[in-house]
Amino acid sequence: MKNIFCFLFFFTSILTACSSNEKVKEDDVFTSDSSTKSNDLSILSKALTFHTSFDNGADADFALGDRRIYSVKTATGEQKPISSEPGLGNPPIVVVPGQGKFGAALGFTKENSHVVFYKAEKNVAYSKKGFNGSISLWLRLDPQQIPQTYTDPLQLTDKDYSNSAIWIDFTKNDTPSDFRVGIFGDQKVWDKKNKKEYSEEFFWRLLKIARPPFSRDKWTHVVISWENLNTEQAGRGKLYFDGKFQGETGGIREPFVWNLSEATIRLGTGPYIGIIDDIAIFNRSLTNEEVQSLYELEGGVSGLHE
Ligand SMILES: [Ca+2]
Repeated sequence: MKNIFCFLFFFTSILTACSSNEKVKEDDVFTSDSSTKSNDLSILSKALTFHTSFDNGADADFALGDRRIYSVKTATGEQKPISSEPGLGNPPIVVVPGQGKFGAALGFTKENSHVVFYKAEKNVAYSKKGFNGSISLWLRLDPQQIPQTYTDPLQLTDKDYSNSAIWIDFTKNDTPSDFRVGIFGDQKVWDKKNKKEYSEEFFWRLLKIARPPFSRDKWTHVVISWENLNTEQAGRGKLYFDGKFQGETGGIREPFVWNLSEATIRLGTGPYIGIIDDIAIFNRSLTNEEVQSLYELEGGVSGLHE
């Protein structure tokens, strides 16, 4: 009988120990998951160089460089600004309250669309020796509403779309429009015959997505990420929609050359018709997990710097 009690005591003790171990493990996993997530966001926040939410006007909420938005004048048919002034232009592009993915957003309409920009210096981590970065933004538009023209919601360059430039655009020759990522280094190096978009080499540097998921009724999260520009290796750009990897551009081996004081983060080249919200720029290429975390941020990128 004593042996039976001993056995029962021993068996119960093991069960209790096991169950308490399980509890410890669950606690460990829970703590570890949530602290890993907040640690990941803290690492991501250190890479942030620029953020504009449009919730407090159009000037940036967070910027390592100039926070102000500028409006430009360009010569007909040209993309390089010939003059600029702070503000949203005349008539001003409209910050629309309550219509953003989070709070307010910047709205370009058929009746009122022109190019506005932020200065790239310090807001984009350009380097002549290894240029890496990422841009995150939300777009809501019906590409069918864009007149028959190429339109770039966002363009990063000191010159134009084919010369040391990074951009996203909607095409004009496809119904519905395709979506493209373009990354081009120094044009005189990659385009010796000066044929721009009429050359094969132009298309080698693109990623093209047929039937992209954009709609007037829902927001789409877009991330482009680039790495190894201005290195011995081929630079490449990556694209994500709603946290999911879509593909990569061709390789870019030519140097990427900016006169940094003239480089801009341009919005609304085209014209663009649609709404843009929560633009953030980072100083390196992001991992797939980081892009997913950005997509899932409940209040947007403000959470990374407030
Ligand atoms: Ca917003």
